[in-house]
Amino acid sequence: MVFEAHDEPHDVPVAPAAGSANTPDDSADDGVDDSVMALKILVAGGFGVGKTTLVGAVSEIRPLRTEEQLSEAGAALDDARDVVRKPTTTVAMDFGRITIRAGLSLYLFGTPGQDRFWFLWDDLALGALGAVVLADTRRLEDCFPAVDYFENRGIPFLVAVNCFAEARAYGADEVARALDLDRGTPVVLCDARDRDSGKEVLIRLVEHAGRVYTARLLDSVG
Ligand SMILES: Nc1nc2c(ncn2[C@@H]2O[C@H](COP(=O)(O)OP(=O)(O)O)[C@@H](O)[C@H]2O)c(=O)[nH]1
Ligand SMILES: [Mg+2]
Repeated sequence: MVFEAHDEPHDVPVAPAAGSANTPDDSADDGVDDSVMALKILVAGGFGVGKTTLVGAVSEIRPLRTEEQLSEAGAALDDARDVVRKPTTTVAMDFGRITIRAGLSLYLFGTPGQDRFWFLWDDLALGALGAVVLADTRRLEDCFPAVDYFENRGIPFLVAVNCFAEARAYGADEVARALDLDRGTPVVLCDARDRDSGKEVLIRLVEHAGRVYTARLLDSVG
């Protein structure tokens, strides 16, 4: 399986490759990550859709967050319609890590959820294996920009519907149609607060990205 469709992750501490000097001493329980592969995953979607919640729920390390009080000026710009009042908003990103299985870790980068921080996305996307686009069915249109962004750049992604209890339940097919997703782009239902649910989303994304890159590789050789 080939994951190097994009530039090497430049800001992810990639662990040594299999077979390199990864002695048993390295695996002592000292908090050092001795996994053999680290993949970068983006978590995108609209404001208040649950990106920080998802990264926090699945991360094994204390998630690094950059939250700031919504300023008066920013509050006017941030689209907070229908969103339960949040005291803070993520201005930079969330960062977390999850080990999917021995030898495979995912580094999670929550993208800024507001259009005025879009300039950060290109750097964040560099070297990413793929992306989770979180969606809330009450305001599905908020994830259009993220869907467009990843489609335009050929970055494999899936749509994870964060099933808020208050929202009407939609099927994955309905959401795929409403977002006019390319065939093959998975839609999964999840609860961003639940670790197992979040992990399942990430596994589905890794599998999907693997299929996309394999298909591209096969295409490129004829
Ligand atoms: N009821 C419910 N609330 C959620 C869920 N996911 C997130 N929240 C809440 O929705 C708010 C926004 O979530 P947050 O992760 O900060 O959104 P972000 O802006 O995408 O990072 C927070 O108050 C969360 O506790 C969910 O699945 N169900
Ligand atoms: Mg956030």
